[in-house]
Amino acid sequence: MAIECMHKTDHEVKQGREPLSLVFDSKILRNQASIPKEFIWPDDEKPDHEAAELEVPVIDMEGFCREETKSTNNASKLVQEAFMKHGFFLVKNHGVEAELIKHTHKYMREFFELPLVEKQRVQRKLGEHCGYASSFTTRFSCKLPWKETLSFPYSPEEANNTKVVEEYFNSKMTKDFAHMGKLYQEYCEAMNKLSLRIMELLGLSLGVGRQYFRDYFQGNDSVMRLNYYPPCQEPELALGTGPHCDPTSLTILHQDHVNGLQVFVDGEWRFIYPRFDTFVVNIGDTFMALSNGKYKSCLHRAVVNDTSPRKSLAFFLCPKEDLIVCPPNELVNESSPRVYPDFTWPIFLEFTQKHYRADMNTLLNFSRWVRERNQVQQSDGSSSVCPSIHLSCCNVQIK
Ligand SMILES: O=C(O)CCC(=O)C(=O)O
Repeated sequence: MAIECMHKTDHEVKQGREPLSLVFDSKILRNQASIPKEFIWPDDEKPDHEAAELEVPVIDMEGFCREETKSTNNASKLVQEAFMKHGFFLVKNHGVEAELIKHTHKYMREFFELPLVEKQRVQRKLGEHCGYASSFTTRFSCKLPWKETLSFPYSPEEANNTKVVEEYFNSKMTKDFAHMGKLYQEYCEAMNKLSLRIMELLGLSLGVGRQYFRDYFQGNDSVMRLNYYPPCQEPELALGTGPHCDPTSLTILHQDHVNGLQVFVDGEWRFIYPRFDTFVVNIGDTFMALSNGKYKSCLHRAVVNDTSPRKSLAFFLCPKEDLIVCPPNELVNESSPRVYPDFTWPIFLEFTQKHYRADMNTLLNFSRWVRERNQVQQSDGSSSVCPSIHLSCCNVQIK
């Protein structure tokens, strides 16, 4: 490891203590010839920069939103096909203003180009899912992602007119960031609208009708994440985001002009190239459970490069905290019995933040954990148990 990459915080220096973990300061790291060993991925997971492009269907949302029969049938067919193969599709004519998207990227660059200490004012704490995180250095000890993120909560406005995103920025940051709060509030509202439309499409394609999933997600406790991947001197050794399936329900991703997103299909990694006029859509584990396993969440990752920073905007639609994640009756029958136990989104989120590092088996291991937990609770009447599960070294959280 390049020892220069390890900075002591002021507090640690005063205390004369070694820092608990490596600090990811991209401004310093980008000038170093070799990357710290914590960022080097094992050979079998190293990135393939020559990967071919994946052909994904492009769904035109305009005709679908106008409820035109031909466009609707076509969109529903394309979605079904996508989920048979890999679970990713693009949407165009989605109704989100290009200017809004441009500003969202611009403000994001402004934030991530601030000095580390400024960004750390909204540092994400261990076990939490909102705030600024640089490379998750305080959480994991190996296979670290080469990226910085800023995540914040979003829920649609309710009767009391709460603007959750604006409030988050106003309460956590100085008033210099108020304009960002306003813009990201607007962006999240556009994402909420689009995701409910996509839920109509998923409902139709699964045979439960337009309204079912739209109604289910009408109120939602979602998350918006800004991903910033600084240039990396050894991009052939590192990954921007490691292979994982999203634990959330639906992801709507916008990539800037820099290539980086890869999806694992038929045993190989394939690129989804950026297209400014489209959003990349995929489902996550929670929707896989809602569809009773009919639609699969798919493994993906992001690679980095040594020249240009890369930015992506990820809106993660998640169920309202008190809703039970349970498939509709139409998707459960004798030949398709229930695959996953009932759960609520906050429990799944806690699992991924405190007990497990999201990967391709998150839902499977979570389901086991829930069933074990239910059994323990039933046998001793206790209410807060956390059964141990067997995890590999990198899945163990550093306390
Ligand atoms: O940046 C990307 O292209 C992928 C991001 C991603 O997978 C995530 O934020 O979960």
